[in-house]
Amino acid sequence: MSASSAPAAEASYAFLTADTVAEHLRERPGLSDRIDPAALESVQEVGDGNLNLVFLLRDTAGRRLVLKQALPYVRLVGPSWPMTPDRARHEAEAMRLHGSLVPDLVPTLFDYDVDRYVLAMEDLSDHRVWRGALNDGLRHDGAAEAMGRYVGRIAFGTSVLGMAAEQQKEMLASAVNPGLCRITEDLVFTEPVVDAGRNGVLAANAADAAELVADSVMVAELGRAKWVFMTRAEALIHGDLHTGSVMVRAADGDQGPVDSAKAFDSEFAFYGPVAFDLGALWGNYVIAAARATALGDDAGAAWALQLCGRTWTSFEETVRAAWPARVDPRVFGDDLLEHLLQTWRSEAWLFGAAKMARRIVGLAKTTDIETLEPSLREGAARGVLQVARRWVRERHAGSDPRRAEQLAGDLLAATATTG
Ligand code: SR1
Ligand code: MG
Repeated sequence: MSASSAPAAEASYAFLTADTVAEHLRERPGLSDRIDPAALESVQEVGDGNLNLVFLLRDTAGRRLVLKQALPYVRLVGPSWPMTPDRARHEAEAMRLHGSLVPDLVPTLFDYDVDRYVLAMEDLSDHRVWRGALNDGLRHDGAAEAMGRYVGRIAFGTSVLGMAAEQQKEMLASAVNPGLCRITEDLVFTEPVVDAGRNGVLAANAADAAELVADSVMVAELGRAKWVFMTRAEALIHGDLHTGSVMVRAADGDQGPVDSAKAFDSEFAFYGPVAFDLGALWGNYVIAAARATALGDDAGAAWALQLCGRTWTSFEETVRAAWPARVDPRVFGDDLLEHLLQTWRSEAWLFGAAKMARRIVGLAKTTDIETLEPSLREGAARGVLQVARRWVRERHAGSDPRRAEQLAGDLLAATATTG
C-alpha cells in the first residue's frame, strides 16, 4: 500500500521510551542477567534508519545491550505509511538462522518479544557503520571479503544446497515477507523509472533522471530484475545489504584490516535471489566511489570500486568450498555449480544497477551523495545513474567484476563536477 492511499497506522502495543526500557528488561527472560535494569546509566535512542526505534543501553558496570523495536509504520515518512511490525520477527528469524551459519558475521540475538516486536541484541558500539566510515574516507580492509563470505554461506546454508528439502520449505514459508518485499518492489525496481510522487533530484540532475525514465533498456532490465526478485526463492537473503547495514571494526585504530564485520538490520530477509545481496553491496560500493571521486580522492574511489571484485571472489570461494557438502549431489553436479555462479555474477550487475538508480532518484537516498555540496553532488549523481545504465547493458557482454569496476571508474571520472 502506498503512503498516499493508506489509512494512518494505529499501534496496538506500547512503544519503548527511555523511561520504559528498564521495565522491558525486567519482564523479558534472561535480559536482567545481561544488563542491570536498576543501574542503567545511559539510554540513547539512536535509530537513524528509515523504519525503527533503536536504544543503546549501558549500565553502571559498563555492560551494554541494544533494544530495537519495529514501529507499525515507516519512520522515515510517519504513520501515514503503515508497515507491519512483524518485520521484527523476520529479522529475528534471519538473525538466528544466519547466526547459526556465520556467528562471527551477524550480531548475537538474545531475545525477541513477539508481542511488542522488540529484539534484544549484542551492542556493537565498538564498531561503526561502514557507510559512515566510507564517507569519512576510511578504509576497512577485509570487510568486503567478509560480506562475500556472509552471502556465500547463506546462499549455500539456507538453500536446498545445504538444507534438507522439507526443512528448507518450512523456513521458506515462515520467511514470506510481503510488506517489506513490496517496499523493495516499489522503491528499487519500479520507482526509479515510474515516479509515484516520492522521487526527487537536484534541478541540475533533472535531465539525468528524465534520461533514465526514457531509457527503454533500463526499464526492461528493471523489469527482469523485478521478476527475478519476486519469483526466485533461492535462499534466505538479507534483503537490504547496503553499506549502512554493515558494521565494521578495525583491528588497530580507525581504519585498516578489520577484526570484525557484521551484517545487521535483516528485517527485509526473505527467500529471494542470492545475487540481490551481492548487487546491493556492489551498487553501494559505486556510490561510495562516486563520493570519493567528487571530493577529488581518486585513490579512495579506486579502493571502493575494487571492493566489488573482493566481495565476489570471497563469495565464489565460499560457495565452491561448501559445494562438496551439498545435500543432494545425485543430480546437483558440478555443471550446476558453474551455472549458478555464472547466473549470480551477471545478476549482481543487474541488481547493483537497480540499487544505484533508486538511491539517486527515489525515496531513501544515501548520505554518501546527499551530504556533498550541490555543485559536487550533481556530477556524482549523474555518474551513478550512468553507471547503472551502462551496467545493465554491459553485463550481457561478460560479467567479470573487474569490468564492472573499470566501467564505473571511467564514468564517475568523466561525469564529476567541480565545486
Ligand atoms: C521506506 S523504507 C526505505 C528504505 O529503507 C531501507 O533501508 C530499505 O532500503 C528501504 O528501501
Ligand atoms: Mg535498514
